[in-house]
Amino acid sequence: MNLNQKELDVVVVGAGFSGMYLLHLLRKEGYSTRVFEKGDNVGGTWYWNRYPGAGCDIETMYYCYTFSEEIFKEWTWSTSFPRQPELLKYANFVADKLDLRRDIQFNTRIVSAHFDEKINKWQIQTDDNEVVIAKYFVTALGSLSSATHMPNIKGLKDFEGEIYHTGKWPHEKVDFKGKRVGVIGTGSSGVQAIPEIAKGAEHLKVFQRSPQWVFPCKDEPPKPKEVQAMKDNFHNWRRRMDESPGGFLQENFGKPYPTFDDTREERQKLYEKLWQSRSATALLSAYTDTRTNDAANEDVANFIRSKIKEIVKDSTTAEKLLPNLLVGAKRPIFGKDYYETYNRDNVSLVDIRDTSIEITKQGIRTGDTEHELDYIVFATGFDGLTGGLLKIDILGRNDLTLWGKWDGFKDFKTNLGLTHSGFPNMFTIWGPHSTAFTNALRGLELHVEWTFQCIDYLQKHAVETIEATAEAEDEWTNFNDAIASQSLSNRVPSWYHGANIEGKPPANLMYFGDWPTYKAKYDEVASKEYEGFLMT
Ligand code: N01
Repeated sequence: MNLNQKELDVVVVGAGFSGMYLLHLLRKEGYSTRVFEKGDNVGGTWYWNRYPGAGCDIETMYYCYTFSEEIFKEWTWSTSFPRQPELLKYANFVADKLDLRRDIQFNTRIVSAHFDEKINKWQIQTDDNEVVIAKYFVTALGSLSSATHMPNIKGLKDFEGEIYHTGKWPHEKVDFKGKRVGVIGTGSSGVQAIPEIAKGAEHLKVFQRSPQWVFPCKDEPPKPKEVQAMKDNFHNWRRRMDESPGGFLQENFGKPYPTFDDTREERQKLYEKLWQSRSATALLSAYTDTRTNDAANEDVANFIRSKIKEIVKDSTTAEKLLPNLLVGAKRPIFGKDYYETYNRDNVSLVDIRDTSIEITKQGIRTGDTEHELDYIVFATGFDGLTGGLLKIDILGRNDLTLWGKWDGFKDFKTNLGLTHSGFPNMFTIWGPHSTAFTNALRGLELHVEWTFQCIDYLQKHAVETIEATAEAEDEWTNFNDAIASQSLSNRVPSWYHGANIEGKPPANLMYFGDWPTYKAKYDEVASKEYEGFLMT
């Protein structure tokens, strides 16, 4: 493929794990494809999220490509929860191995994609005003990193120090030495960054609006025997992953019966063991009813609260850190020395739950208190799932926009989380309705493989356009909404519903069921020759 070619079979936006794999599949089959990437290298999420402490919270034995036995066998992770530099190195290793870069146009943002009904093709424009025509338009933006969320806090423009966002971290090292730093946000990104920033800063103030449950996880080098066994039994191991509820294997240390069948002492003993395990998220499955019975959930909650009070020496700070949420309703946050960090002399916690917050020239004002700062780090998350898509001017049939189609989120729907009626030959990989509780790497492999097979089918059957029917979209969305209504996650609004973005109307933006059901749905639609789609 040559990068000057103006007419292509497929345009892909994004050179993260999804875009890289799709490029590999399409190119192998001879389809002319170009990936456009706004950054200057591959890696997507792990290219942008390079803040101190950034790392993976899924064990990397599972957070890696599984489509190639060769790649799987060649790569060995150094630790169970690797940090961003190693994850980025992995993305580069795969890009080199598959020689992907020659078909990726870096430093290029796609600004618009318009479906031209006269030729049944997409006209795609870059920020350099280059226009490319393609039969298929595929977004591979990831679910989060393409749209960082900067809250609209009064005075933001006045600050005379430096401002950073965890999701758009500079490539150069940020030196915190001798600096007074404020971090706003205590979700997954903040919890990973805070202990690392604290090690370098003169003083760190954490501005916390909502305390959340943080589960300790331990970095351990993978046991060579276990790694070898996985490599030797690759196919069997991949099959077992697909049979598991989250697309990765988890040893279940919990009890196969409800919480209150055990005495208080027995429960405490089990909770303690799970807290000390490699990942304390094991507590979420301590008993069969931990996530379904409120009293059982509160029992685990009380245990974690007692651990926070035990770890954090200053009782006022400990009190501020105690969450009052259902355990497991929001995406679990993994921490390394998070609570311990509040025992450092150079760290303090500012509770902003009930206080006004304003940015000033010198720092942050909360109520009547002025906090002087040199740097402010926003760990305030992302406009997830739809934010990146809506930043591109996408027009389907009759100049339909996604925003218009979704009636400003009042009528949010997709078909399979991958296709959209009114938008022929367009696929949105790992975007809206991707799965909330699944190992993302395995999940996006499914989206990529399904998209590739669909394109290949259309090409081999001389189909000009494919488009989801409105009925199929309703059916899929109702199916997901019904699952969501039973989910613990629906009881606590989060980015899963767009609740973290001021003014974004709530919708079930993710798929809330288990992985085998999700995968079975995709397989079923493909096996029925794309039931629920119109083809011309
Ligand atoms: O973002 P978040 P994140 N004033 O939205 C606070 C993935 N991830 O980047 O809870 C003050 O969870 C907000 O407060 P509150 C993972 O899927 C994965 O941390 O809304 N505070 C919250 O504390 C994760 O779920 C890894 O009250 C404000 C924080 O900012 C997802 O990314 C690592 C505010 C935002 O938390 C998002 O995590 C990191 C305001 N105006 C992230 N606005 C892995 O390890 C927001 N906040 C793979």
